Amino acid sequence: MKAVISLGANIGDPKAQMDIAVALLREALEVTAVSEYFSTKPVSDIEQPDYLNAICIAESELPALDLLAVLHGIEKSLGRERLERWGPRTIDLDLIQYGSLLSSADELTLPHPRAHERRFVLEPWHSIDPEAILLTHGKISELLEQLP
Ligand code: A4P
Ligand code: MG
Repeated sequence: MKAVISLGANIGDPKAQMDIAVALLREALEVTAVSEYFSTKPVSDIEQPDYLNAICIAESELPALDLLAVLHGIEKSLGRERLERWGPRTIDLDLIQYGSLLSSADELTLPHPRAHERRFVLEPWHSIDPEAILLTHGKISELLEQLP
């Protein structure tokens, strides 16, 4: 199944951390595309540095929760600490969409519930898969056009 994974980092050495995260993703999954790293303004009420964001597309047959565990493992090996929601982070890996799975569980919501309104997700995704469709909201090219 096709997994769409978002990467974000804004403290430490974001580029180095993104590089390591991509390398670890390549070890765990069959990565088929990685976007450029986009510099983005934080979407948060908390004052924090700008982010680097990217999207990785991979093939995997792992059960969804096992794939999420892989992402959490990579976050952990890069020293991610969960201090506050939407706070700064050394690396954040979110599963944006996985095949055609739909889930509303708190532990893993699929597709990611805020992907449709986030330029920092849609823009890198669009750059490597312009025809992509977000299952819950439609063509990402149209979603991007509608964003302010
Ligand atoms: N979880 C549920 N669904 C998912 C999913 N599809 N993918 C659960 C990943 N995790 C999912 O995540 C909190 C819990 O969400 C996890 O335990 C997991 O089981 P987290 O990564 O610990 O916390 P977080 O990232 O602070 O929260 P969240 O809700 O993922 O935040 P967002 O919505 O991802 O926002 N601005 C810019 N420019 N760039 C960014 O990358 N990121 C955020 C984080 C805010 N502002 C940003 C950026
Ligand atoms: Mg997250």
